[in-house]
Amino acid sequence: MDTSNHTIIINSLFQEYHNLVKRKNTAVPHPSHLFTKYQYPILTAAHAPLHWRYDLNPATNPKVLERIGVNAAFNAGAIKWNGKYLLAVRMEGKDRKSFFAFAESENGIDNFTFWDTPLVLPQTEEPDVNVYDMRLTQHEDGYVYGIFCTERKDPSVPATDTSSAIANAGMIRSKDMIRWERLPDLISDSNQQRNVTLHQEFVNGRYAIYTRPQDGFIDTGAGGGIGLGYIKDMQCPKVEDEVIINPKVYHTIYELKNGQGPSPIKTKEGWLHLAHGVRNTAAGLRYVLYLFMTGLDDIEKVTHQPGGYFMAPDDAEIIGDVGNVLFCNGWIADEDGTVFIYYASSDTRMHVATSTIDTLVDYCKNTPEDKLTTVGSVDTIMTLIEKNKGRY
Ligand code: M1P
Repeated sequence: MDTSNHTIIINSLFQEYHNLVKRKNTAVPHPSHLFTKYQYPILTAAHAPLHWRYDLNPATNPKVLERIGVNAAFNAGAIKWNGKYLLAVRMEGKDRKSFFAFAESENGIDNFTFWDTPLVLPQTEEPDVNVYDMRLTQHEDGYVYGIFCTERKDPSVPATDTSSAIANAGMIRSKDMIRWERLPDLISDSNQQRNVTLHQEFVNGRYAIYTRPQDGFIDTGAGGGIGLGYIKDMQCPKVEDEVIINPKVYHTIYELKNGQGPSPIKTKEGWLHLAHGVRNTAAGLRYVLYLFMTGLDDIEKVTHQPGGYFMAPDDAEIIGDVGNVLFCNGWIADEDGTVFIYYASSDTRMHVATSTIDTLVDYCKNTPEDKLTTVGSVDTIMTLIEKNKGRY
């Protein structure tokens, strides 16, 4: 290929990429009035910068072949940083390894642009094999913490089992989002931990941390549920006094397992939590998002928990590498009360939905609880019908 042809192909590649990244997003109000979704995903594999994927030198890549493939961009942590909406995105390469990359936007709903390089994650003495799902938390100690899942192969399983891993929480912290200090991995009584994130405030002088203890790599077993424990010193992050504050429950949307999403948002009426709930179906696991609130004076106490899910995969969101999954580990509450919910669909792409603190608190306080039986559900509907008499 001559150099001018190479230049034409490269230019068109960059033009297409520019069009994708600069595409405007359009609000799609949801009939529930609980949130607004948006027409386009905010990040996909195709948003990965071209210089991460193509060797741009005509001498070494005359055919402009993609050298390094990216498979997905999903499950992002989120924080407002220097006035911008900043996501720590889980990028998954075609080699199946996930890594983290920061992408920022001025308005939180479109034009997300990746920083020049992915995050080079500092390692502990035992290197991570795979990492994913970072939660970003601005703690009152002055650090931003990035807590993520780190996986290494389980050494205790037979050689024929090439899949089982030990999952734990890895932790980094920074004051500038550029220089990151790796802390020791979480020390807890559980074999496995996933979906771990820090509470923003100290509780009686200790760090408080949301956990998801589980017996096995996939199955939560006798464990599971959203836990809360306490850590005295992040240089030796041993979880003490861990309790389950939000258990999995038979015949609910979190029957099989659940997990805390991002760190909760503080409101005047309590801490607002976003979590995912999982149930099994003939077509495989179904992941939906739900909300609950805990007390300002007692963060172990769930004060409000609407029945059912808050958000589920719609239409194209149902399809992807791992179908029928909504997952959220990042949200941002602006000072004006707008909440940006950064959720991923089917382990493939990132979306945003917007709502407000007032709406979410109203939803938590006034949506009927799950009465756990069909008769209970019908009773809840009958109560509303009675209340609406004369109005329809
Ligand atoms: O594939 C769905 C999700 O599965 C896991 O979540 P959980 O531990 O709650 O089952 C995680 O691997 C998550 O990344 C993934 O989106």
